[in-house]
Amino acid sequence: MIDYAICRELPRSFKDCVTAVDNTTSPIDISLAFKQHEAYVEVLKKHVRQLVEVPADEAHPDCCFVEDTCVVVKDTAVLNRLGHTTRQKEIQGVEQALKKVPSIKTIVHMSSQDERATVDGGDCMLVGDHLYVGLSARTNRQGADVLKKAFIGVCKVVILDTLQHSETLHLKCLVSPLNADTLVMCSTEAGKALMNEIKEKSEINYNAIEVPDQVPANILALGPDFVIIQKNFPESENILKEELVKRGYQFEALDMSELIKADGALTCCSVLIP
Ligand code: CIR
Repeated sequence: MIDYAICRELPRSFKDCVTAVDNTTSPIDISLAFKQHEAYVEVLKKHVRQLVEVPADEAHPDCCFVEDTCVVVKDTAVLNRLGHTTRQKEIQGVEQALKKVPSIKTIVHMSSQDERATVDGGDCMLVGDHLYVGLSARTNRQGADVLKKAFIGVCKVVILDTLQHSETLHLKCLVSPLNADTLVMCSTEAGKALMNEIKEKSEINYNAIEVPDQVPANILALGPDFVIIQKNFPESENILKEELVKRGYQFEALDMSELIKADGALTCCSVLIP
C-alpha cells in the first residue's frame, strides 16, 4: 500500500483551465467534474494510508492537477517551476502538504536553483530507481538539470528528447508505470518512439502493455496489486483488464470525461509517496 498521497480539491474556476482540447461542442460540466474528482479521491482514500488534501485555489483553475507541481523521490522533493506561466504559483499550497509527509527530509525550490528552469511533473516518471524526465513544451533542459542535481544519490535521472518532436502535452500521456518492470504505453508512433528511447537510454527491456488510445495509456498504479484505469475507451479498457487480471491486479475504471476536457488524466490528480 502507498504510505502517503497528496491531492488537491477541484476549484470552482476549473472551467477556466488551460487546455488544448476543443470543448466548443461539449463544454466542461463543472458539477460532473466535481463528482468525477470526488470519485477519484474516494478510491485514493481506500488505497493509501494517509491522504493529504490541499484546499483548492480559485486563482488557479488547474490546481487540482497537483502532480505537475512537484517531483518526490524517497526523502527528497523538488517544487517545480511549472511550464505554463499561469500555473507557477500553484506550488504555494503544495509546499505545506509536502511538509506533512514525515519521509520527506529535503525540499528543493526549482526557481531558486535556476530561474530559467521549467518542469511539469507530468513529464516525470519514476520506475524503480530510474526517474525519466521528458523534455517537452513544458519541461526544459534547465529544469531537467535541476532535477538531476537534486536527486544525486537518490535515483538515476534519465533525460528523454523524443517528446519534443510530438504534439503530446506530457510524457505520462503516452507511457505510465504499472510496476518496476512493466509500462503501459500508447501504441501510436509517438508512444513507440518514446518507449524505444526509454529502453535505449536505460538499457532496461521493460515489458510493455500496448493500448490503442492515448488517454487510457495513463494509468494510476496504487501499490503492488491495485490500479485505476480510464472508463469509456472500450478497446483499451479490455486490453488493460485482461493484462491486469493476468498479472493478479485488481482495478477500478473511472469515468474522467470532464477532467479529460482539461487535458487531465489519472496520474495528474495526485502525488504518490510510497
Ligand atoms: C495543463 O494544461 O497544464 C492542465 N490543464 C492539464 C495538466 C495535466 N497534468 C498532467 O497530466 N500531469
